[in-house]
Amino acid sequence: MKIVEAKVIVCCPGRNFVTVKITTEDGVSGLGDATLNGRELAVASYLSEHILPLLKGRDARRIEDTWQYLYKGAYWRRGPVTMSAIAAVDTALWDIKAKTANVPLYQLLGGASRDAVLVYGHASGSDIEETVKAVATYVQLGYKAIRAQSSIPGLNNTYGVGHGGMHYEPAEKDAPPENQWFTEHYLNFVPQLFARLRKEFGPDLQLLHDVHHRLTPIEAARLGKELEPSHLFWLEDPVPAELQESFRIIRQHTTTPLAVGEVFNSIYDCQTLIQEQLIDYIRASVVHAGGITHLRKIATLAEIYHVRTGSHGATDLSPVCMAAALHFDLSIHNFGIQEYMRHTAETDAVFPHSYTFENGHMHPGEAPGLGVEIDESLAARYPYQRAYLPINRKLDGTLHSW
Ligand code: EZ4
Ligand code: CO
Repeated sequence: MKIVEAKVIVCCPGRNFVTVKITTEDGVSGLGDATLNGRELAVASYLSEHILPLLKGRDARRIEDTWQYLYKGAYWRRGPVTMSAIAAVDTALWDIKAKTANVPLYQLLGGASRDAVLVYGHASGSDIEETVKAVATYVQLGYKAIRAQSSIPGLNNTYGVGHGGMHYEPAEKDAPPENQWFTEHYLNFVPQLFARLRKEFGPDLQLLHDVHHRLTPIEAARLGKELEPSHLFWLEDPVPAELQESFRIIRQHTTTPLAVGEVFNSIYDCQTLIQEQLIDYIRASVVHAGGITHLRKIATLAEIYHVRTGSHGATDLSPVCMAAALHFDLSIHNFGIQEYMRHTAETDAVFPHSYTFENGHMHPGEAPGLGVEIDESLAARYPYQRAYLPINRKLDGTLHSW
């Protein structure tokens, strides 16, 4: 089953998305997400200049071989640009294989291990009481798990706080926005926020929080310890994780479960974290960690060490990635939770899909393949717009992790 066409589609229905579309000689086509927030055209160019010309004439059925061909064949290994590009091709080939077999993708991945996939939504507010209200809105919508982020008193702008409504989009046009950071304010504030949320919502609601890489190991240890009475589902990205060993320090001090991995692109980024059982949830995603083929290997390694998955699912991952993630989540045994930020109506119109949300859970649907399409003529009406993620500075001007 030869590949006859492979192209990359860049569009901006509210935010930028990069999508690969591969078509075979018998007219079956598949989609893959290649979006890398703030660096979209690097991946688009990697695909159009270096990868897509290699695909024509290849057998679309040889998914593992194509993955190895693109990974080992580049000589230069890993990295978010390379791995997102490979991921998109890989996802599109899985889509084609499942469409050809006339089954939803999860059936090819072993079938359903559960009825539906637990997801968490993002609630945020400008202070504790606003955040309590935002969490209540999600509870009313049926969510069983909710991430809570709040502005920190005294700081101009804080990661994870939306501008009203349910859509949070951190990237901004033209130049990176600037946030402020002061660790002591943050460390004093967050335990108060979660004590209040627990008091309001009782013991059953699953509460999550994203530190977004802004602490040192010993600061993260303090936060994890102080959050223990609030029984978080997880504390995410407590420190930047280039240094995997830093999690040993956090782990020695707290029983608050830890999640990490949204910026990882390879199994080697989390090997120590998993094998030393330094984390509880691995957040690598289909789009940024080499597609279904590579993410399955990460999940299999994690399973042996009691680490469960909790894939990244922010709005900069397109509905194509969301669909792929849901098939993956439904099928693997060591699934934990799936992040779910709702896309805007504009985005959903460009990417019609079969996945659904009900009672705090999602299901990929029964359409053959991924169950997501792209409306190319609508996509063409939203041309690419350069946008950047924010940067973060301490009060003395030092550049800090955002
Ligand atoms: O900041 O995807 O858990 N979710 C997150 C996201 C990331 C964005 C960056 O592009 O941390 O909101
Ligand atoms: Co995060």
